[in-house]
Formats: sequence, C-alpha cells, structure tokens
Amino acid sequence: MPIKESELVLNEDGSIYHLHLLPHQLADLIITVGDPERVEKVTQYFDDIEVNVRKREFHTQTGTYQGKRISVISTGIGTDNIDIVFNELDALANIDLEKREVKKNLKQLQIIRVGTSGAIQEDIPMNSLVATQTAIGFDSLLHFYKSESIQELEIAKEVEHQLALADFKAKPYVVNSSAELLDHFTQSGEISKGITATNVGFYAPQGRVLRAPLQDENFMQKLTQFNYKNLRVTNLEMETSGIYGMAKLFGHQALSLNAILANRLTGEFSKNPGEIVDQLIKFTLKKIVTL
Ligand code: R1P
Repeated sequence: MPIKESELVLNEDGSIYHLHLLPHQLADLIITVGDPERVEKVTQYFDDIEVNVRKREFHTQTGTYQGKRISVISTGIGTDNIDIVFNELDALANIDLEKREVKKNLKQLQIIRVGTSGAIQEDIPMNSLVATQTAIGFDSLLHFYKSESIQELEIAKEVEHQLALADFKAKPYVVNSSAELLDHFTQSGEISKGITATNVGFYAPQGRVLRAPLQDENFMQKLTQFNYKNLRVTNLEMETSGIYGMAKLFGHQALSLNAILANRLTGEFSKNPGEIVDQLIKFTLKKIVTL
C-alpha cells in the first residue's frame, strides 16, 4: 500500500513538504546547523554549490568540499523541528516519493550537528569545543516513537531519580552518538567528549530567569551535580537528544559538535561567538574530508 498523501506530504513539484527538497538534491553526508544564517558560513568554504533551497527556517545548500559532497541544512531551534527535518531527510533517502513506498535497499546517512551550547561545569571553558558522546533529552519527542530498544534506559532512570523530575511531569530519555563518528572526530584530541542535556526552551528550561520564576530553583544545580559512573553533564542546548534519537531510529549515524559560547556557572558569554563557531566549522570540514 502506498503511503497516503496526508502522511507523506509532497509539494506540487514532488519535493518533500517542509524542506522543499527532491531526493537527488540531498548528499549522504549532512551538516545540520540551527541558525539559517550559519548555512553560508559553512558553504563559503565549499568548492562549488549545486543546490540552494529555502523554506521557512529550513535552508539547504548542497555542494562539494575537497571532493566530498555535503548538504548543509538549518533546522531552526528545538527538537520539534528535528522531528520534521529527520523524518524528511530519511524520506528523501529511503522512500520512493513517486511510488510512495519504502525502498528495498536502505541508505545510511551521516549527520553532523555544528551547533552552539552553554557549559554547565566550571572546568568546561567558554570558547571550547565539545563532541556529545551521550545526549539526555528532557523533551518528549522520542517517547512518541517506539524507541526503547535504542535508548540507554538505565542512565535515564538515574537522571529521573537524581533530578526528581516529577515536578515537571518530564520523563527523560538518553541516546548515544554514533561510536564511529565520535571516534573519528575526537581521536586527535582537538575536541573534548561530553554529555549534553537537551531541553525544550532557552529560559526556565535552562534555568534562566528574566522575570518569570522557576518551578524548581535547584534544577540546574542538580543537573550539574548529576553523576552516573563518574560521568557528568557538560553542556546544555536544544536539539541533540532529538538528533540522536531520530538518527538511531532510522539507522543513520549522528554526532553533535558544540561550540561552547557561555559558561552558566561563571555567568560569562563569549565575546567572539562568530570566531568560535568558525573554528568549529573549519574543524568539522577538516575531519569530514577523511571520513
Ligand atoms: C538557542 O539560542 C539555540 O542555540 C543553540 C541551541 O541548541 C538553540 O538552537 O544551538 P544553535 O546555535 O545550533 O541553534
């Protein structure tokens, strides 16, 4: 049975609904960024650009960097957008959009997030780079998918216990990066490995107060003090748990790389965020060449 029009939504030109891409416009190697403006900050280093498509917060450019065909795509902010982007990327790779059927031979994509994040440990310096080994999701995205088999359930239980999450009615989930990508990007020691927490907002969900008070004033302290077999949470952002969960569900490889722009314990924010993000972009491209 073909997948119904209401489930697999296509535009008039046959492209996938939100990303507005056709299958041949997507490379097997993908860099995701949050900010649509960051796409060109990556592709400025490319030798050529063959695709340039924009719809809503989703801006995609596909081109070549030192012989590697790469698509760079902006996801916007949050794991709700990750649900859309990852389903549509997988559909472009693994569903025959004309026949509306899942293909027999499935493709594995390699997906690397080039993002920004805040450190929640004093010794993770602002302006440093962190590769996420494990993601802890406080968002609920993955719970809507049959996903227990790809989750690290024991760590999630420990998070639930140590952070006393009942107040938020939140059920955390935990997913690992692709071991292969993590090894490839971290073996030279230019970037440290960390555990990244993902939450559903930038303010209270990350412990920030402007005017609205927090439900649990100790949430951030508990997150900083969380300890599981000597592993601790290094940084906090808004997409990595969704990226790791969706990638594992579909059998793709994913790795999240973070430019640390703030240290939440010292209260500092980077004076040169553009430079640090550029450093992460150059590092990512250098490592991609030898993938
Ligand atoms: C918040 O300002 C945004 O910045 C971080 C968070 O995950 C969130 O998306 O990442 P990006 O700079 O990659 O978007």
